Amino acid sequence: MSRGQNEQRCGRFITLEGGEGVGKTTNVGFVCDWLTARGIEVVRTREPGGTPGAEAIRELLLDPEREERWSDDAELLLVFAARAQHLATCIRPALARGAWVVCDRFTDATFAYQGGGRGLDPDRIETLETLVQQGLQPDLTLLLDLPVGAAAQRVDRRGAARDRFERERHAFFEAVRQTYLARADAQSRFAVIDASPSLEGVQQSLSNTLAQRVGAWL
Ligand code: Z5A
Repeated sequence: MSRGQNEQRCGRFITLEGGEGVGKTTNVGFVCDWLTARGIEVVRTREPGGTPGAEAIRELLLDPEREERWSDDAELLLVFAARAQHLATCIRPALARGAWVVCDRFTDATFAYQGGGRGLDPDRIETLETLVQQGLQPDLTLLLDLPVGAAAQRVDRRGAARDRFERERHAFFEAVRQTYLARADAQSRFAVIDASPSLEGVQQSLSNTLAQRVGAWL
């Protein structure tokens, strides 16, 4: 049961996760279109961000030119400050009116990046998760999985400037990937999608997974 205590909602909450360059941004629109084609009202959003205030925090977090490096604790608190705002003004209202929310990253990214990547104690992340989410969890998490080297090649080919996280080293992203895979292994809300085939192949897998998981809710 992924609904929070005393939670009043009838929409569903779907998240896309994975390391950098695995194709989340490319595929979040595909997932939204799949749901919309079945008559579902969809709210597409992302983390960090999704509201003007949370997007301002995103800028603070990702700016590669920032001179003062955030301490690991400050980074963790900024991520959850953005999430608290996002939940209060976007996600919870949408779910309460019956819309489905499709979010590019959520708290699994915090366990993967701040926990796996930075090495913060997962118990501390869980404490903030409980405080901010009050039991709310995604109904379905689509984890796009790709070896770190292949993902880095895609990011290089894309050619855009690298943000502060994208400048981290291979070992950081390997820890991120392994943390995601361990969480997926432990929790049934995850579906792991092999992100290494062509885009058409990945979207065929997504479509099959959505038909199986979401089809059961319609
Ligand atoms: N972060 C955090 O630390 N803690 C948190 O709690 C949260 C986030 C929520 C920003 O996230 C950063 O915030 C993130 C973690 C941190 N940093 N990192 N790294 P973001 O989601 O905005 O950043 P991102 O993961 O770096 O996004 P991205 O680089 O845009 O990756 P993507 O969305 O997964 O990939 P993409 O842009 O869709 O695809 C990459 C390229 O590959 C692109 O040119 C595509 O056309 C191409 N592509 C996509 N699929 C394929 C296939 N199947 N074949 C070939 N080429 C493909």
